[in-house]
Amino acid sequence: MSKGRHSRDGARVSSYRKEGVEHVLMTPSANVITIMLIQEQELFSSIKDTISMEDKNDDLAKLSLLTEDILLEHLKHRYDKNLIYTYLGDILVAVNPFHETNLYTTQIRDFYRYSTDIQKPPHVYALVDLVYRNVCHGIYKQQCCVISGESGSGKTESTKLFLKQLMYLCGGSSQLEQQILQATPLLESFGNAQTVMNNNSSRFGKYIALKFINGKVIGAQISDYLLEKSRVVIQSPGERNFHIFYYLFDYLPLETKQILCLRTKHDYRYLLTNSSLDVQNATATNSLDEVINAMGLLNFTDKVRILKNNDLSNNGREQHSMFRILSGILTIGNLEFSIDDEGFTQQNFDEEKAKKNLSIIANMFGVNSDLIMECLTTMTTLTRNERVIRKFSLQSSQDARDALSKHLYARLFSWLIGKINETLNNPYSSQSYHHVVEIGLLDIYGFEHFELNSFEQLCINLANEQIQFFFNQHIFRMEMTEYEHEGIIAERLAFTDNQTLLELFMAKPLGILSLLDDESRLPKATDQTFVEKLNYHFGLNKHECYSINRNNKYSFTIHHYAGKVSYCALGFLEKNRDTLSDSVVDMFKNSRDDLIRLLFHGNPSDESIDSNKGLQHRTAAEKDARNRLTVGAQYRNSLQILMDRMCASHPVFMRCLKPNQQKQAYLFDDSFVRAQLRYCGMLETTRIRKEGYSVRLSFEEFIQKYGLLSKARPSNVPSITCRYILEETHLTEWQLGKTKLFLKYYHPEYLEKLMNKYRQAALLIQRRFRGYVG
Ligand code: AD9
Ligand code: MG
Repeated sequence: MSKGRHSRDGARVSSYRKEGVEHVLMTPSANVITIMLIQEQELFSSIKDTISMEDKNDDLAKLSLLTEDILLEHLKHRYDKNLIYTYLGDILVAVNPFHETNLYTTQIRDFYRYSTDIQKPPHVYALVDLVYRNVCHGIYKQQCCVISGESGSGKTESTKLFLKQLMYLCGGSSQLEQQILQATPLLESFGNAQTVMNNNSSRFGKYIALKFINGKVIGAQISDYLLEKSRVVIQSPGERNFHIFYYLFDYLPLETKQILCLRTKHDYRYLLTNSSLDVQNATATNSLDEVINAMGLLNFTDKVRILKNNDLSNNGREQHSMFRILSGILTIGNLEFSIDDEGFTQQNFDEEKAKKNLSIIANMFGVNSDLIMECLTTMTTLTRNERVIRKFSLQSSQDARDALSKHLYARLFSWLIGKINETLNNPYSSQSYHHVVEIGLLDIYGFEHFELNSFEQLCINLANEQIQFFFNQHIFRMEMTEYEHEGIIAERLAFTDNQTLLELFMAKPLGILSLLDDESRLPKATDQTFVEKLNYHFGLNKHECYSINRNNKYSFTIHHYAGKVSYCALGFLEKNRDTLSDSVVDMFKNSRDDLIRLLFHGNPSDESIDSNKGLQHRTAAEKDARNRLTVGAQYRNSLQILMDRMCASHPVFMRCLKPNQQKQAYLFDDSFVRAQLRYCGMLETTRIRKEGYSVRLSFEEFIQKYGLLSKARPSNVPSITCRYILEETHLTEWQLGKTKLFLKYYHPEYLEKLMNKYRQAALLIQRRFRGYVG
């Protein structure tokens, strides 16, 4: 039953129950709509030159003639006029401008705030408005915005714009809204880095789930996906370590640097690999001040900046501990080992420099310096009645050192996310769960293809394949299946399906990830035997998406939807096993530092896999089972959880395109963009948006929403009532299925226009009745 009341601004607020869920509807009153329209007209005249209403081709699905050339021509033409957004039916396409634009001013934000009957030009804010309206009207319980595109195409920037506008629509001033926004600079400083493809490249994937009640945000939860932790210890030519390391040197006051025993950035090996310091940092998007402010706002205890005394007992002082860990990681990277006569790493350091480094590390990590050396140079195994100590080779010691750094950083990152989630989830009370609606925002690392591609690229590209599959599934497959079920007549469209490629990765037992797991378990296996296995199972045309590289025994090629990528398997087994010796774990478990002890207490990386569940819900047995999982297996699970979540949501899609490889403004490289159009199936998508029926409503829903538009008496048969209504609107091209009505993507907007006219007419009659108008 529907219950009604009015809000202060005259909007009619009503609620109804559907499937046991309370939905709240905010329908602006006729007065409010008139005011909104006037405001909108005023705003519109002030910004119309910026967003150009003149370009009639802002929706590619409306073009009468469709070819790849025509699509490209239109996008280029618009890009040259600074019109970076274009619709493709209900999918938003954005071409990265690579320069500051005036597209995000307050006026433009306000213009996209209410959607009434002006057809608004494409913009990321229009997408936000749509999604937010769905929230307010309780139309979907769960929505997700899927932003895809290759590395550097603008996914993260779009996510930030989306989030900021969404918070603006909610009110924009509450503490929680600010906290949600502040999580971004913090995460970027620890999780982004400069790569060849993007100066601010996300090195982790994230899904932000925002929860709403009655149009107000009441909580948020961030899930993260596989941080590229190898970057902590080594970077490819022309690339840099995570931003946060450079912020330490660029922004910390001298005395804090002294407390943290930091020298200059040129003194650290982890920052010098492949002369990454010479790479100009073109995007210092955030400063350390911002990061520290964000930490304060997000309830990280203690501020680094105010530390003036030499008190290094930092228990309970999270921010300080974090910076000490970063300093410790940088310093441990400088540890060099020498070998004894038999070729084993030597324990005893006589060099002054090494001793000094060791004492800094011990101090920063709150552990004993002899113990660090023991962990990095020997391995102790306990048999039933004796302790066996095995000495490391030089290589093993270096590997142990780097593994320690990578694990520590990754655990710090996971803890950071957990801590943010604790704050953002705090106000969210489980008692009112059934009222809650959710918007999810997906921002992963884009497709990557470097000269040298490793395990990390394999994982990143696999995630992109999954997203592409989800897109295809939604746009093509499900669409076709439903037409068949409902008896709708539609042309069958061919599209590039990537299911076989996904199977190549995911199949059990004969898929790349499973084979990698098998090899990782065998003591004698090597990266080379892994490639041999792949070649044996998939080479010689046994799998259409795989080819052998004859001139390199560590290399194999995968034919991704976005192009062929050759991977170098060196280090695959170790990266997949991702082991950290028990002695290092024990050492950290006994650290004097609260935070380090916490990082090694459980297994924080588990939390990141599905932080939604919360650790408390997991049994010890479950945890043990997870602890044994390889990186590949964990990643596969986390992608599956992500897919399940997205499949349960109503998706909106945004496709980001990169105009050129040089990250340059005003440069539209035809062939580079054409390749992207081709691999993401833009032409087929445009066709299906043009010819298909992307909007479906049950007969009942349609009658409830638009029944007012019909003068005829409703029939007892809902489908006939729908037909009456539709015939009166003079719309064409809709189809009636067996249980649903199928509409073109532009129909709802037209129907809303008619509804607004109806409401305005009602207002006029009301006023006439009161004697205000003649
Ligand atoms: V990756 O897969 O994480 O490596 P993204 O996230 O797709 O990649 P990102 O959003 O980081 O790319 O954009 C790359 C750069 O393009 C940004 O640092 C900006 O300098 C630039 N960019 C992207 N979108 C916009 C925009 N709407 N306006 C101005 C933009 N500049
Ligand atoms: Mg990004």
